[in-house]
Amino acid sequence: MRNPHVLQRRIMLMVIALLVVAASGLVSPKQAAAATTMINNSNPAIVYQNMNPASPGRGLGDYQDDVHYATLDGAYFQYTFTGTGIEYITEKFSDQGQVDIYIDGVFKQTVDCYSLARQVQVSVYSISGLTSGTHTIKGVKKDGTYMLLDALRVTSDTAPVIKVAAVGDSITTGSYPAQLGSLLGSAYEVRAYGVGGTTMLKNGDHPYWDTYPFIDSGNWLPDIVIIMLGTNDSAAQNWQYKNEFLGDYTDMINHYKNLSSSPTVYVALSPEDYWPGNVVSSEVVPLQIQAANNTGSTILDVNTATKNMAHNFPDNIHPNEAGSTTIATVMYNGMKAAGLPALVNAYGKTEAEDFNSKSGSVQAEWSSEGSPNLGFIGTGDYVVYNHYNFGNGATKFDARIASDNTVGRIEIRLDSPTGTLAGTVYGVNTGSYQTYTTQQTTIASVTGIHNVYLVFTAGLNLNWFQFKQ
Ligand SMILES: [Ca+2]
Ligand SMILES: [Ca+2]
Repeated sequence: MRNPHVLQRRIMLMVIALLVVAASGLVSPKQAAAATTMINNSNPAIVYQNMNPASPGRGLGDYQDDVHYATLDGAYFQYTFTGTGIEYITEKFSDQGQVDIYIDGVFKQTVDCYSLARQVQVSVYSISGLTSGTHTIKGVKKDGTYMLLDALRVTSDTAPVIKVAAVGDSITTGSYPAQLGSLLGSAYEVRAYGVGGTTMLKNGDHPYWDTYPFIDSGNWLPDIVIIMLGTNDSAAQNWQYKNEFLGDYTDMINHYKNLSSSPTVYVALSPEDYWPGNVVSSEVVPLQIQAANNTGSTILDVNTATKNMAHNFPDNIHPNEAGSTTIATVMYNGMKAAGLPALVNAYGKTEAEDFNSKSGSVQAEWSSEGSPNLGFIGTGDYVVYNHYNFGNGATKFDARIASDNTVGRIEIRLDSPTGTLAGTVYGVNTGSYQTYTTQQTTIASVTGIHNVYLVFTAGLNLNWFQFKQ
């Protein structure tokens, strides 16, 4: 974490920062429709031809700190997975070239892994919308000095929808996120967005702000974000900027809170640092507490929980498995105490105006039926209702609608505005926009937990809806 190559990295990171700024406008938010699994390059199910593991512990921010590499053109990696999509995640650098990507034996695209500055954990290729089932990705080295594989991210169509982004440094690249995922259970997905050596300080020697996982963690539109950054900031070359720590921390909390998914942000106090003379507990943690208090964020007190257990921090900084268990447990207990997002019973009546988020001109207005309705609906507008628990399956949808024409439509979609279409409500002419009728629509069976998206065609008002088994 305390990197000796500070100067070299600082120059490199300045270049990355510029590239990130240039690229960030182009990154479109990923749709949140499905569960994903990271497959590390070390996974024995990956077939390699003329590729070898690089020395582990490269310390460059790789996923799980390792990669496989090839020097011969024509070398390849191949992986067979079950799901609907996959991403090829690797490093880009000046000694790398092009890679030909095949899906199910069909050439798809040549991706370019060349970059003047080193960039880690870059998703250089992704495909989605494959038919649910077994598929194979193959990446073949075309040119350049090296081809690397860091990880593959598989998308499957079983969809736990409460998304937890674990943001942090090398401590977050350890096992705590996976352990926290086990504690939270199957309705949650915890994704680790840790990058080794990174700082909260924008003027630190390796700011988290300048990494791809920082961008990706926001694009994922998480429901919950856990930030645990500060350990690397405490190093002398970074802590000279300590007066900026509170402001930078507050900025990061607000960055995540302002995402369209309006996540709950937790401030994890950095673990006890057993390095002699460090200032984590004495100086960093008090500022983390202040940042949490200034933003109304809940604190997860990892610092107190990891005191007096030097045996669980063998290199004085990084937790071993037992240390990661302590971190995951204190986080889980803190999140539970603060109230984890409740699941909504899909079979209760939902007032349409009680949406979690919306897009377009649609808004609540006075209705003739006491409870407000959604009106001012434009075509393409949508409203979102989070965390609906369908259990064994909904097959009908009642909608309380009104219109003076039959043009309006409501598409019931799952987990994104373009997600699975469960059914369509067709508008009926009730004589006026405030004369309501309950219209029942048969829908494709919906099971499990989903965010419900109602996507509109203009021409009707909606007062309430209710799924039926
Ligand atoms: Ca890796
Ligand atoms: Ca209503």
